[in-house]
Amino acid sequence: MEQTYIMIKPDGVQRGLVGDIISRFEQKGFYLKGLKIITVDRALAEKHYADLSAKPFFNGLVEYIISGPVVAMVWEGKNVVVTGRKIIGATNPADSAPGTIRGDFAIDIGRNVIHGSDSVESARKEIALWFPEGTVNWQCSSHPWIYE
Ligand code: DGT
Repeated sequence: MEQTYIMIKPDGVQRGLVGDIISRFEQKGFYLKGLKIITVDRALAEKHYADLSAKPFFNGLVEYIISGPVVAMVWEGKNVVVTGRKIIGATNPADSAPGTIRGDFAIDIGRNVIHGSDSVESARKEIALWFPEGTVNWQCSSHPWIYE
């Protein structure tokens, strides 16, 4: 089944939003297959955001991601990449709908609380980057109550 990489950024951890964010994915019916809290070194942050290295906000973005621990997660489920992005909301919290994570918890684009992979291919690369040790393969006993 499809997987995505979700990361609660340092502001989300500092503000005590970890439990709420995990609950939203869990209650939707997605399965948690990887979870860890880590401090991120500069090289990993720069690799994760390599596509944005030419942007004027790149250095600030890297400083933000390494400014405190992040919670790195792998979530699994049908269409979890696209649906995960819907749960997260638009990149700029000014445009994020109420009811989304960024819509409910964030104001500035540079403090937007959470990251979610933007495609299945990005998810595959990001999971390999953030979970080189692999993830946990378990089956949820509620599966037939979530999927027809
Ligand atoms: P994500 O999930 O954090 O990768 O964010 P996306 O995929 O919604 O947006 P993306 O990949 O274009 O940008 C990655 C992060 O870079 C975004 O979460 C916040 C930051 N960022 C993007 N555009 C701007 C900007 O115009 N100004 C500032 N300060 N930060 C930006």
